[in-house]
Amino acid sequence: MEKSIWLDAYRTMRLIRLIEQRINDEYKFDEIKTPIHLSIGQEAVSVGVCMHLGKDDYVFGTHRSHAMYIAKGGDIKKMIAELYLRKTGCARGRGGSMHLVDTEVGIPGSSAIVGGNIPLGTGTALASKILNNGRVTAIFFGDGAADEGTFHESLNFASVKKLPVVYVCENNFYAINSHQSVRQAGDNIYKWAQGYGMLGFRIDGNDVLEVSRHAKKAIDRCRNGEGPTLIECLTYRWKGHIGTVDDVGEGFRPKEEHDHWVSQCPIKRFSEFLKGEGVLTDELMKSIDQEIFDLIEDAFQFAQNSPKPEPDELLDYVYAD
Ligand SMILES: Cc1ncc(C[n+]2csc(CCOP(=O)(O)OP(=O)(O)O)c2C)c(N)n1
Ligand SMILES: [Mg+2]
Repeated sequence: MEKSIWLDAYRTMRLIRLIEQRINDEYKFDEIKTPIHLSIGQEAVSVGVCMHLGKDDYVFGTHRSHAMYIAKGGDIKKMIAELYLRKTGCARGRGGSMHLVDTEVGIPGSSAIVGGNIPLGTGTALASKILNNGRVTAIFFGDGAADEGTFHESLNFASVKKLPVVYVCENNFYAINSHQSVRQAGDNIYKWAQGYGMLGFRIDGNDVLEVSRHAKKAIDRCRNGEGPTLIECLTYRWKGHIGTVDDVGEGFRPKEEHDHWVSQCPIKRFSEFLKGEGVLTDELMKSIDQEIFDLIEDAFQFAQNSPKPEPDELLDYVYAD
């Protein structure tokens, strides 16, 4: 990988982290009315995958999609405006944080229905195959979505049809407050791929280089007509499931587990690697952060100064009588 690509990946991970920290800080003012699900701690997965996708390739996300949207190049002004439910939002203020869309850069939408995005993305992959347009689809979903029938049906279908799709499971071990071990009989999400005649990997999702290597392999396979791949990325969310709460020490998650994963911060690990390679310095890190703070400030200003939808516009974009 070239050094400029590494730096871009670092910058994007940092943008995701800092924008989510700002969302976290602004949330207490109660102007952001939409429910939010933060990905702080999970940034390497989206970035490692999306860095190998072009503008025309598709991504599908979940209720926790800020990272994916930013990594795929979604417009951050429109994303923040969507959180404030403004007319200028990426879903025109109708969707909120869980329904991010930017069709200019291959984001047809994210879905709050757990497992709902998996057949949708399998559908764009089927369309790409029929149209022979070379577009790859990457679908991001959690370990909780792997409990759903849609996951299994989609994997089987994609494998039979050799569709150009990468299934990216962000296994953060929890669906709300239920640990994987009380929901799944085995500790084996990636092994399900084998049952469907598909290639499957389990990797360290906090190592952006490892994510990138496996994503590239999977995306190349799609482009060569070799069919789908499942990548299970082990990672961890630092915040509670929803909003800005911390759920550590309340009997939901062991503090030692949380602290271990915080010590495995994907951004810290990557910046240490880049410093060792001579690509990053403390000075450069500071100037990258300053550049990002300015972008974030612009996005929040844009959102807060944007108009709200009017009551008489309520039925706009509703297509059924
Ligand atoms: C079909 C469906 N069932 C239940 C819910 C409620 N729900 C929202 S998020 C969530 C947990 C999802 O966990 P996971 O897929 O692991 O994603 P994570 O939140 O960990 O990123 C649940 C059960 C839902 N939105 N949709
Ligand atoms: Mg989860």
